[in-house]
Amino acid sequence: MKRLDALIVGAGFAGLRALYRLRGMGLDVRVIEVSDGIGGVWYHNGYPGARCDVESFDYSYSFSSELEQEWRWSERYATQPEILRYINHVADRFDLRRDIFLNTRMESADYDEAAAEWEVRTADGDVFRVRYLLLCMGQLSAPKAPNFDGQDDFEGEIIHSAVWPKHDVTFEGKRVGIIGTGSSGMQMTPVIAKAAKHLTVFQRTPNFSVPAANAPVSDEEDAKVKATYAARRQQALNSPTGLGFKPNRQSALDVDDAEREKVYEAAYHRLGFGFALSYHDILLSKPANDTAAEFLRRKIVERIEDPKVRAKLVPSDHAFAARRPSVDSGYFEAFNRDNVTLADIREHPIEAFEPAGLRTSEKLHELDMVIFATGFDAFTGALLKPDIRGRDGQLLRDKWAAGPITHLGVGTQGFPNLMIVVGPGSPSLLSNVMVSIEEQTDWFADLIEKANADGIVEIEVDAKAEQAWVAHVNERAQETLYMTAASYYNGAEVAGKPRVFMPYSGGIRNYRRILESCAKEGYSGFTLRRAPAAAKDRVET
Ligand code: NA7
Repeated sequence: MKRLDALIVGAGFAGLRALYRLRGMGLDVRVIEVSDGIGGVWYHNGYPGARCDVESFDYSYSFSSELEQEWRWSERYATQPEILRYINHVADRFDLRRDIFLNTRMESADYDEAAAEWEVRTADGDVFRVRYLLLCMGQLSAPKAPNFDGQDDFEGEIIHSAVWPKHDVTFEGKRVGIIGTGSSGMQMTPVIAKAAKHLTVFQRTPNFSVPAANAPVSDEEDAKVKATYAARRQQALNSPTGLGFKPNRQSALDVDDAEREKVYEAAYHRLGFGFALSYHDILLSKPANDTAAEFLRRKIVERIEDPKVRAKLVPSDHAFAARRPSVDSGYFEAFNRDNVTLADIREHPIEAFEPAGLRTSEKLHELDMVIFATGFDAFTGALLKPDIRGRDGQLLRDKWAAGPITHLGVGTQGFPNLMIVVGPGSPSLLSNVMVSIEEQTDWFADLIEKANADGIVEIEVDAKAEQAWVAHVNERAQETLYMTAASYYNGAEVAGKPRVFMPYSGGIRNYRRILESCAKEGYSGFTLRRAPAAAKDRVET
């Protein structure tokens, strides 16, 4: 049994940042990580073409200006290998590895009410007893794979985009199928199309996408960003989504067509994901959204030669950005190649695997390899896998059976001293997640510092506070168009998952202010105890 001040679960961007900060406070802290390498989703999503669709200058740590100055991003949107190199560099640069246990799966965590401690058991039977348990397990880290009839009989290879093999995967001479057209499917399509003998993309829902406008980072641009990095970070902190540029505060409906077209055209060629911020009400008003959606549909049409294929690829069933749009590098153009076919599985659903390939209601697609780019059980998938038991042995899984309940996205009543980083109820996937990670890990660190200074041993969310926060998260979502589409934002990605809106849509700036005032008010919505509630009860009776 190992006794620690804090245990962090997950060695991705969040876990490393939490380790850096908590260790810096002199706490005895370790990270456990189920994989055999650090990096979280960036360790596993090694499919061809995998990139971040937030610019590297923003999708990076801000806690060390030395790190900011010395790291040189090669492209505006970094590839997965480059991001993984960055994470490994950070781990070495700040000597983090010595406190990370790899190949270590948290199987259960039980709250000991009398001691105000968590007892964490790993799959190998190791036990940790800790005051604070920080869950840094990722929001898109529990891959979701379909289970078609006959799957085991398929004679080719099946690979999931989010569990990409560490060995070289070759496509030369192969007939490859990709199921799924979210960001993963859209990113890998043009790359695999160039290498494979034939590529069939199985599409269920056509998705909006904006070209990445990716480019190498020139020495001039690198120098310019580094000279003004602090201002860029400040901008991100004060923006709705944590991106380092000023969003337009105008309404899309307050300008004439020519002006709007000019703004969209400029954003389309430069901003990638930030296109959604061209006007402030794109996600608030359907008529405003229609102007952006119409513009993008026109652009998509221009990119596809065959009118029949075009008709299938242009999204029409949801508002722009109500589902996560993609940022692509040649996705739609890939369908202009002779060796790429689009299979519309809304029209002709997949029926089963056969030894030679995938049968849809139309025909057998003969394939040597099928890639599932079918996404994740988002937000709660990873958090609810282990048995996490709070007061009275209640399982987190049971408490959240009708949807996650948190105060500020950081904790939940009945599970004291449990800290969730970038969890449901926080801006999470609606933000540049790096900004959210840094904001929350620092907030937790300050809370622990205060607790240690004041002799606090138990920190617990109040039931009323979490009910109010869940209601607030819902109210904010109702102001937007997010609930008008089925998406992983609202649990529609997994059959039977509660249909509730999970991230906080009020923006990074508002969320930061809420966290700050919570702390200033002595952590309103939380009870901070100098003795465990259970122990006090025992004394009193
Ligand atoms: P996404 O965005 O969740 O996309 C998953 C895709 O897979 C989507 O097109 C789904 O269609 C499709 N899908 C899922 N299950 C099936 C089955 N059973 N049959 C056919 N098609 C299916 O995941 P990604 O990995 O692409 O991207 C995740 C995030 O990573 C992304 O948003 C960025 O934040 C980075 P559907 O739309 O459900 O009809």
